[in-house]
Amino acid sequence: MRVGRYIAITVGASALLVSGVAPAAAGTLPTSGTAAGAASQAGHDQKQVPLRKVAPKGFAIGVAVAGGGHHLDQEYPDPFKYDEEYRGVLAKHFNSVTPENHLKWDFVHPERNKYRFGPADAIVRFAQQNGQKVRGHTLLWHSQNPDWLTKGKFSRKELRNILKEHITKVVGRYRGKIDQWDVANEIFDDNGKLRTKENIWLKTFGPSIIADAFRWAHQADPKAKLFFNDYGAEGINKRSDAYLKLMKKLRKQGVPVHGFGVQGHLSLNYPFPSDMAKNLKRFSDAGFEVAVTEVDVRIPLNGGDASEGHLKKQADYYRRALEACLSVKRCNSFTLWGTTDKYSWVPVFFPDEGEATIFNDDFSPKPAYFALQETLAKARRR
Ligand code: 9MR
Repeated sequence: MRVGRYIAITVGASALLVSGVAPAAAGTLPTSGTAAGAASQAGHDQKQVPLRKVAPKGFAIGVAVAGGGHHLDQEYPDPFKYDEEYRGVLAKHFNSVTPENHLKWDFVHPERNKYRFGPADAIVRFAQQNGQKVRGHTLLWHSQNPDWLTKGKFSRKELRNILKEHITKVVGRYRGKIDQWDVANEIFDDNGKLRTKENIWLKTFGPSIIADAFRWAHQADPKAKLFFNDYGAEGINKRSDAYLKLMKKLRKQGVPVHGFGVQGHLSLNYPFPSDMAKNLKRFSDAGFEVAVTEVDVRIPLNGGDASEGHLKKQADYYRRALEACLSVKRCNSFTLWGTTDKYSWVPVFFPDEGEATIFNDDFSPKPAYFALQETLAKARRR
């Protein structure tokens, strides 16, 4: 288990984090001894303040709520249900949450006539209690679909009704409670081609089903902002080009399409997408909302631990991604895909990479945390 190498000076409500630093952390602290020394040695002599408190007014600083998906195969119990400290960190630092898996088809709709809303309901309740917005993820995707759907023998008409019913029921249940929906997720490949092979909906119906999905979602909650969302679309490339083109076309046809989410799964193995701000701006200039929806920054570990250099570079990637969003008029939310490394999806899917989030296993903040804090605070003062 990784524990903090950095202790921050904490104030007021942030005492929670101090108590989260396990005694073992002392052995890994910089040698100057005092907390203040450690913080300044790490280049962070400012106080640690909850991210949501330093964020510009109206800006959503969000996080995925762990549960479902890869978490089901891990040794730890459901973090959202059983880890009080984790829940405290969610409430303290973030003013927006996204259920990581609880609204995906295989989780929320496990059988043809059975929905499992309990866990998503609990997250929405938690969000309301803590003054947080909720992003809904996701309604039309090629992945995490239940077998009854993908292996079932349905006519086209039945399949279309299944999608309509699902969207109507799920979006309708959270009408007025979920602000933004990732209606369509990852529908284009690297070459900007529609995923007509893997995506059951695109395979069966072709692109027209996309407009249907947005219309049904809009009928179910006319106030919710409806998004496309994808990875590898941070910069200007064939994939992001394809989205911009499709979104303009749909809007012309009167389809309720409001925004574009770039996921932001970054890795130090690749250069930072330096045209991210430019890319977000072209969507914003076209009148669409923009969101950065799933940020994490993977570190190549190859079985070892991240070095100081890695952590610094990681902080820089987080900072630049947030700066890109903050520089764009209609980019109003920035969501992290995980709070702490111990619950992150990254090591499960990329065995040679990890430590991708902003908190160590003991919830002590990494340099990336301070990069976000500083960047938010600077934008608030502007
Ligand atoms: O973080 C999610 C993990 O728990 C699931 O096991 C995984 C299954 O595909 O999905 C992860 O979340 C993905 C998100 O829904 C869409 N963009 C990529 C994310 C990371 O794979």
